[in-house]
Amino acid sequence: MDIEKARKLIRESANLCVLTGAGISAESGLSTFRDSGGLWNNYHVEQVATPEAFRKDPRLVWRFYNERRKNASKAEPNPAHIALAEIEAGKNMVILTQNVDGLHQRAGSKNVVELHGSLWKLRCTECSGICRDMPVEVPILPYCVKCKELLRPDIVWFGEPLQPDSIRKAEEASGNCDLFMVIGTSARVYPAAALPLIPARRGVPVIEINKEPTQLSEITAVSFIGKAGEILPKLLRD
Ligand code: BV8
Ligand code: ZN
Repeated sequence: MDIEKARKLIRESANLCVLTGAGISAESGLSTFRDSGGLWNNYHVEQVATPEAFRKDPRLVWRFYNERRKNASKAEPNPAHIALAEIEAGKNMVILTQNVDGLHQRAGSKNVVELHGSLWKLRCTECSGICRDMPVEVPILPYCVKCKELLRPDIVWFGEPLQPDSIRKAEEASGNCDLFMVIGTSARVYPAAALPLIPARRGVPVIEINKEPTQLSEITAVSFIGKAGEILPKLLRD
């Protein structure tokens, strides 16, 4: 039985690595990217999540991110985030998240790598100063207090490289873990989508929880089709 097999793998794991995507925050009321009604349905990604888009129309991009900040500020961690925070106690565990909403940290997870940045950080386009204490809806347009240049969301856009430190931590965790879980991601965005292949190539089991099968499903030891907020807590019960 898959639940028993997954429970045993999680119980016996000492070094757990978890990759999460927008699907784990769906039950907190936050839109995913590619489900119907998802974020990209209302915007063309080229319009809002690329450096060219920001150069062309920073006001449009800031309106998009203000909407995301407003929604995320009203969201609460759901049972999936909380279950992961509970597993962390007593294990060497790292969460590699593609999400920018900060819900893993608010659920109590300590070791979180934000592969694609954070809604809650702004970065100066010139002096790279980081600003965290802005109102939920950033006044448009925001400028750096130090050098007066434009502030941007501290988010990795399409066509931009991930932070070297994030990639190093992600590859290290994927290379050292004895169990890998991938939760709530369509596994279409790289380089994040390639991370589960690292443990799989080492013969380390990969557990997937997703509402639909993905291109990763065939490399998994167990693949659960369903809602993360319902499945994850069941995997923790002995
Ligand atoms: C880069 C920030 C290079 C924006 C995001 C190969 C190698 C490297 C790069 C590429 C490559 N091929 C193509 C590329 C380019 C590109 C890419 O991957 N494109 C894709 C579309 C093909 N990658 C990049 O541009 C990356 N940069 O590689 O730079 C470089 C190097 C040097 C110098 C210059 C450049 C940067 C990628 C990061 C882009 N930024 N986010 C923002 O968030 O505002 S990506 C964006 O997609 C989000 O971060 C999101 O998290 C991510 C992935 O989407 P998912 O999280 O998976 O969400 P999605 O909606 O797709 O799926 C949700 C899933 O959950 C669904 O399957 C659904 O069924 C499921 N679900 C729903 N509800 C539930 C559920 N599951 C469980 N329970 C539920 N309740
Ligand atoms: Zn500055």
